[in-house]
Amino acid sequence: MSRRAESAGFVLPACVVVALSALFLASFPLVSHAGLAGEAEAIDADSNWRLDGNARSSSDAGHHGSLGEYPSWGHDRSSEHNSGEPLREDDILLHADCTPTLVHEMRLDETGGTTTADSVGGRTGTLHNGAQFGAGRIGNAIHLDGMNDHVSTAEADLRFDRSFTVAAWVRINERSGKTTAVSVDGAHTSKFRLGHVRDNQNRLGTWYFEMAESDSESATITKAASSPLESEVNTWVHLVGVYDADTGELWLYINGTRHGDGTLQNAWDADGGLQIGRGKSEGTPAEFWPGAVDDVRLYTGALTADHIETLFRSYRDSENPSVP
Ligand SMILES: [Ca+2]
Ligand SMILES: [Ca+2]
Repeated sequence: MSRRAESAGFVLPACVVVALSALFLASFPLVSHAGLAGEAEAIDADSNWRLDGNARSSSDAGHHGSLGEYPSWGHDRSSEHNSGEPLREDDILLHADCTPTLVHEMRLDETGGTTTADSVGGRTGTLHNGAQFGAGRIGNAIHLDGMNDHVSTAEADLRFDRSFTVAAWVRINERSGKTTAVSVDGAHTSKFRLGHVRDNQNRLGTWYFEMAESDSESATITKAASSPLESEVNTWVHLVGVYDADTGELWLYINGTRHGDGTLQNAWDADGGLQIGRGKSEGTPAEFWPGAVDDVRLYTGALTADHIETLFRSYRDSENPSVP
């Protein structure tokens, strides 16, 4: 994703170009591409393009590449595209394959205090009830007592009725009942949960990624789950949950490998905050995580299997460089 186009003095990431072009072409319907229709929404008073993309924040909207891929957004005028011409259909199709956007990343590397930075977005996390920083998978992590400790943000800046991906390193110390490592609050129940459950049916416990069909205690839960190997208990495990809105499918990845899947029948958005170390049940925080959580990421879009394996392998293990 190195191609950029210059428009009105700004260098725009490729996916923005797609949407801008869709808007342009909507006015001049010489070329049409059904997959692009509807992406462009409006231009606000500050000339920021507000796109009907997945991200809520106007500053993030429509930017579907890794933020790190565009360090000079808005400054680099060396463009391969002439700003005087609209992109042609070939250009649009070339740019249409946009990678998902990392919207929030909680590295949890602080050494003390009661807040944690969002290294990508602007949502600072607040530590509650004794959650503490300690040794993590990369740098520090948040350590949670399984009783009431958790970390929360006020909101999460992406849509959960559209494709999204949640990723985290988790370590579980105990294995009883249902425990949630990462979730986002609805009003009554969690929008999604990434966690672990151990019950009579799953004696060794099961990693799961699940979504409720509606914001209701009685809602059907669609789950992508997989039983863990013994080696995955009391050690760091990389969990990724993917929701693909196009197909309704949920996927769970464990250490870079796709495992369970489920199909969601009803999509709904949630406007609560990101929760690390708990879920929500009957409108109340619940399912507290006994262990540690590190490097929590939320992306718009559904990361592919290749993306997730690459992400997993990108974490160096200082104690054992050959793993992963
Ligand atoms: Ca506590
Ligand atoms: Ca960390």
